[in-house]
Amino acid sequence: MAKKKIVIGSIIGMLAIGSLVYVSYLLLAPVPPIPQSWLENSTLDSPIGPNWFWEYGTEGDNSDIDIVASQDRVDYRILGEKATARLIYGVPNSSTSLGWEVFNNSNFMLPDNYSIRSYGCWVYHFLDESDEPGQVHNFPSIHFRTNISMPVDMSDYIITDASLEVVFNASVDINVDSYNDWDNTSNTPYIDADKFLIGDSANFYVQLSDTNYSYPFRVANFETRDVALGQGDPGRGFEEILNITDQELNYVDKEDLIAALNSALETDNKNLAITLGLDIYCEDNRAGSGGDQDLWNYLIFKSCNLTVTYEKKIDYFTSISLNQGGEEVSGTNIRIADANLNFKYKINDTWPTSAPLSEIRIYLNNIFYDRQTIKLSSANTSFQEVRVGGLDVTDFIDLNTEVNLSIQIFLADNFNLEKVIEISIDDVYIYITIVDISSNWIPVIIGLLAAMIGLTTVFGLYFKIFQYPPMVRKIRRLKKKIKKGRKLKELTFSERNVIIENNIQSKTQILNLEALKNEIKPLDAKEEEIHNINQKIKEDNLGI
Ligand SMILES: [Ca+2]
Ligand SMILES: [Ca+2]
Ligand SMILES: [Ca+2]
Ligand SMILES: [Ca+2]
Repeated sequence: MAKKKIVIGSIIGMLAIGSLVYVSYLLLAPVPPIPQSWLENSTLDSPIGPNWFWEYGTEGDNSDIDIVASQDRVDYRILGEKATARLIYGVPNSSTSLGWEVFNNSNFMLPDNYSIRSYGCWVYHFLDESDEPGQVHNFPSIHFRTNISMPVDMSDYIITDASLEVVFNASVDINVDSYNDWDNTSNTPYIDADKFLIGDSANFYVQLSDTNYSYPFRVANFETRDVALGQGDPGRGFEEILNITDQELNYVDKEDLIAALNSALETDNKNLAITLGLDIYCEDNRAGSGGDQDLWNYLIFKSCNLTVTYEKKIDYFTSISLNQGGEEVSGTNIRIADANLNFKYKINDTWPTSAPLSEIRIYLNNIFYDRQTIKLSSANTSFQEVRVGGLDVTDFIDLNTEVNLSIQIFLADNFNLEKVIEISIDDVYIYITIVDISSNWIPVIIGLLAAMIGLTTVFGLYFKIFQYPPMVRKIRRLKKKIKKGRKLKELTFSERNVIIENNIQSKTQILNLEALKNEIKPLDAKEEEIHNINQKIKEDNLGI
C-alpha cells in the first residue's frame, strides 16, 4: 500500500516538475530570431543616393559603360554605338568632297595638262615623237589627293562596313595603240608588231594612306588596256574603243578595304588621306614615219564616294559597380545564423554572342562571391531573381564588420556593340538572421529547484509517514495527539480472536472437489508408478 502511494506521489511530483520547467521555458526562453533586412532602399527608389553609389573599375574602358538610376531601379548601360559616315561624296572639290589638290607621284613627270574642274579631276596628255623625239613623255603620272577626317577618334571604334565608288571617263585618239590594233589598209598591224609589247594604257587607281602618305594601300584600279582602249580592227571584228563613259573602277574586297582603312588610321586615329592616281603609259610602239603618237584627249576622275560604318569597341575588363556600405552586425553573445542575398535583373535586348564571358559579379566585403555565375547571356527581358530563394551569403558576412555589397557588371570580352544595351536590377535585399547565444540559466535553475522541492517532499513523506503500516501510522498519529493534548476520537478495536478469525477466513479457500476429482489418479495406478520409479533407481544404482 505504501509503495503504491510512493509511486503515485513520484508521478505527481515529476508531472509538477515538468510543468514548472515548461512554464518557465515559455515565460523566459528567447523569441525565435526573425531575419532582418540589412540594406537601405532595397527597392532602389529614386533618388538612390546616398545609400547607394557606383564606381568604375580600374581596367578596361570606362567610356564603354555607365549607370543610370531611373524608374525606381538601376540600369547599367553598355554604351554600344553604330554610325555611318559619308566621308567624301561626289565630284572632287564640290561641297561634299573638299580639299583636293594635285601632287606629283614621286619622281614621275606630270602629264601635259591637268586641273581640278567642276566636273572632276581632268588630265590631257599627248605623246608626239614627230616633233620632239625622246622618251620623257612616255610615263607621266599624277595624284589628286585630299585628307579625310573621321567623325570620331577611331581608336575606340571598329569599322564594320565600308564602300568606295569611283567613276571615271576617258577619251583617246585612234593613235592610242591597243592589242586590237590593226592596219586595215595594209592588212598589217598598224603598229610595228615587233615593237608592240603590251600597248598604251592609262591606269586609274585609288590609294588610302596616312596623311604623310607613308604606306599607301591600293584599293581600286582600272587599266584601260583591259578593255583595249584605242584603235581596233572592225574588219576582224574588233571595234575601236576610243571612249569610256562613266565607268567604275575595280575594287578590292570589302574586308581588304576595311583593312586598308584601319592601316591608314593606325598612326592617326582620326585622319587619313585618299589619293586618286593616274599613270599613263605610252608604249613606244611605232617606228618610222615620225614615230609614235599617243593622244589622250581627256582622262577624268568624275566622282569619288567613300562611306564607312563603325561600331563602338567594348574593351574587356571594363567594369562598373553599384555599391552600398551597410551597417555592421555588432553585439555581444550573438551569432549570424543565416544571411541571404537576392535581387532581380533583366536585359532590354539580346546580349551579343560575341561576348559570352561577360557577367554580373557580386562582391561582399570586397570578396568575390564565386558560388553563382550570372552570365549576361542568361538574362531575360523580364525580371528574374538572381536565384530563386536567393543566395546563401552567410560565410561572407562577419560580425562587427560593415556589410558592403557590390553588384558589378564585368565585361570579360573584347567585342563591338552597335547599340546601347541596358541591364537593369531592382529589389536588392540582404536578410540576416542573428541568434542570441548568451546562456539563460533561469529556466534551468527554476527547474532544478522545483525538482529538488518535489523529490524532497516525496522522500520526506515516505520516511516520515508512508514507510509504516496503516495501523502503526494510526497509533503514531494518536500518540502525537495525546502528546499535544488534543481531543481524541473514540477508537474501536476488534478482539484478538476476532481478528485472527477474520484473518483465517480471508485466507481460507473453498476447494472445488468436483474439479479436483478428475485430476486425482486411482491408487493402483499411483502405486504402480511408484514401483516403477523405485525399480528404475535400483537399476541405475546397482547396475541390475
Ligand atoms: Ca524598384
Ligand atoms: Ca600610237
Ligand atoms: Ca604608243
Ligand atoms: Ca571601348
